[in-house]
Amino acid sequence: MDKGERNDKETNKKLDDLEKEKKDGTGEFLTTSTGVKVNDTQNQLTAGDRGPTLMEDFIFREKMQHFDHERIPERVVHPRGSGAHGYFQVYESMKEYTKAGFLQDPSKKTPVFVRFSTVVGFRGSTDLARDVRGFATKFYTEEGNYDLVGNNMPVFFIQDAMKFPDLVHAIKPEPDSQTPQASAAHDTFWDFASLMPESMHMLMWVTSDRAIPRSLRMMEGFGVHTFRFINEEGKATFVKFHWKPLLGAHGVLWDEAQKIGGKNPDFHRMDLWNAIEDGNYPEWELGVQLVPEEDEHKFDFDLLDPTKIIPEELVPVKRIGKMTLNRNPDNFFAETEQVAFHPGHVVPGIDFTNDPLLQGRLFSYLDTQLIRLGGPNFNEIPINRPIAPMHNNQRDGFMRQQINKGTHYHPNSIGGGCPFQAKMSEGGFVHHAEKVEGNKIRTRSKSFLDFFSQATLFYNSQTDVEKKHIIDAFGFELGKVKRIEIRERMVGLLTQVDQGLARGVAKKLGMDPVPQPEKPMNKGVPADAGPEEFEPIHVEQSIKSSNALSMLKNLVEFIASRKVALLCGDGVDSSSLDNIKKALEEKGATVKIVAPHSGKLRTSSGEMMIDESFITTSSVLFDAVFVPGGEESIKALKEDGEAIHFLDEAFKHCKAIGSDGGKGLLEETHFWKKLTANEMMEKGIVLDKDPSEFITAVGKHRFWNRERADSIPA
Ligand code: HDD
Repeated sequence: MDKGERNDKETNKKLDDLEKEKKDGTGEFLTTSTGVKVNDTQNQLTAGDRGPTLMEDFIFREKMQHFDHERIPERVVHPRGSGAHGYFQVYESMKEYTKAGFLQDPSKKTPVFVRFSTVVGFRGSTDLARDVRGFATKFYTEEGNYDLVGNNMPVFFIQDAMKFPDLVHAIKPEPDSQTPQASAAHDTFWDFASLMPESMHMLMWVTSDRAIPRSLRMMEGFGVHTFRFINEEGKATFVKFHWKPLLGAHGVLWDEAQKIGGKNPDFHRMDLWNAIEDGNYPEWELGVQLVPEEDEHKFDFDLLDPTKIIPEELVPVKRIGKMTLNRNPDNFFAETEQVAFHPGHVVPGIDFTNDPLLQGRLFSYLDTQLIRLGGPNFNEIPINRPIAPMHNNQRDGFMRQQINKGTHYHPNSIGGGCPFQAKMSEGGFVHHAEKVEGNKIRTRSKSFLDFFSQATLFYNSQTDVEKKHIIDAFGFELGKVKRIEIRERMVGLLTQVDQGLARGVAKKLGMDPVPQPEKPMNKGVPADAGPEEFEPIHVEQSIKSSNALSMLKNLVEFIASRKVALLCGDGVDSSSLDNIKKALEEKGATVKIVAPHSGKLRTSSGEMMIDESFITTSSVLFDAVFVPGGEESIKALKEDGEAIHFLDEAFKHCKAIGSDGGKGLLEETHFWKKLTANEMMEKGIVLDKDPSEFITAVGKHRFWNRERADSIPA
């Protein structure tokens, strides 16, 4: 597809299904909702030209009434999201493990719709909040819809769904002031977290750069819970799902994230949209960790505990297929807003486990759609309806769309017994016949009580740069907490993870000595349980460090779709500009001319349009910056504080900086004198070199070896 062309050509069975509902008024008359042509949609019907509106103005009333009811409740969690269509294809049949139809045939493309989201912020909040990202995929399979409703982190804050409302109340804005927006950095959340030590592993992920992704296209996804695959013979295998982005996982810096929030709150949404429009289709491989049922108890942790991962060193991730997102929605509300995911939307071959978080979710998602989408018929909304045949005896209710014929009960003789129940051999879903027995009790399995070992594993697995970012993040989050006792309790818990981490955070908070944990730490258990019974336990993990947990140890270098700013002033040297622009675009980068003013840029050989001015953009919206030469241009930029700030900020955020003839401008920056000529190249400053060298530098994402970047006042 040509760059910039709207991609309406990609299609699949689901998109064809949606096509039937599409309306386009091009070339048509305006009508009321009942099809009456309207001759004036600008003036009410009044008695005289300055008189009152007449009650009979049905055209006005209909228009206004519909407008007044345009909003539906936003999702109680994950309200802000962005969606896209695409398809999934398995690499080889997974028959040995599962009978799921969409995982059998490598030639079959299964349509998908994916919605990415932040959890805490409201529908209009910034994309770059420090938060978990939702990663929900609806597979429209020929055996019905399968929803994999995951996150970009493989664990969760709590072990039991009973605590979900408390968690969400605590993390959402304070109940009186409704502040802060889209942020956990306030007292109620850290009060809860400091009393909920099982959150500790998740808190490591949330304070890492995973919580501030560079792009939705550059995040991993996880099904979190252990699920089950079931094969034709009825044999079950435990499975953990992973999405591995082909571009790798990349984050931004926290300072950058906060600034992006102001400069372009739609940063992730636009990045996803533009990538798809430009033909840079985002791709993820679906990975599975498979554990035979016999091995259920072979680990240092419980497979049913959603605060634990299975380290990839213990069970490798087998990549079984690929998902490609290749088409943007036509209508945000109809598709992205109305899509309804539910972990209970499974197909034969995929089943649940007794993870108490998953079991609670199986109620909540169905229930929440009733209030959000207005009734039990939400599966008839076009984006939600399956492409598989759908017949049942459910009837009526708000906004019923189907006009059902025939009988509506089972068993019946009048309708010939239809619709028939399907035997397992005919594709009927039969639950895995797991043997269960036990007393009715409200308790937590003791196998869930190791809260810290995997938090330590995560921390140990990070590079020094990543560890520093985690300490900085705790410093920010707890620094925003007003109540000192909450800060102290939290730092006390951090000592259980790593002394260096706790010391680092304590230093940021001015705490000396480092607070120690309160006893008993496990505040989440019932008061009458007896603290000794529920004291957190430390289980020695067989894996001390896992490379898979670090983003930097798994860096994927690429340039296609990365955004590069070319800083230009009037009089810029056209050959210098064209040279770098052409080289970058040939490699698929998105290049923007950024100048002190909008409109036309005068170049040494003519003129060209400016993409962005210093007023409309900022360095935080780019991956790298390049300064083309030209005496007049460099002179003008040297006198412009915005140009110098642009470069200083790019340096501070460890981005590649290049120039061909623009050294004079670079000499004006704060970072120039901090680097020796020999250091330049290795620290990502590419001066007067072949464009390929700058391109290599951009592909590296960031130069974390700029240890003095913090000292730059940008
Ligand atoms: Fe949830 C939405 C992911 C725990 C209750 N959740 C929601 C979405 C995602 C997740 C991606 C947005 C779906 C969309 O784009 O429409 N949730 C998770 C993951 C969890 C998790 C990965 C832990 C492993 N959630 C969780 C629990 C409960 C809920 C424990 C309640 C018992 N989640 C909901 C919900 C939402 C939701 C209230 C709000 C909107 C919706 O469901 O459709 O039902």
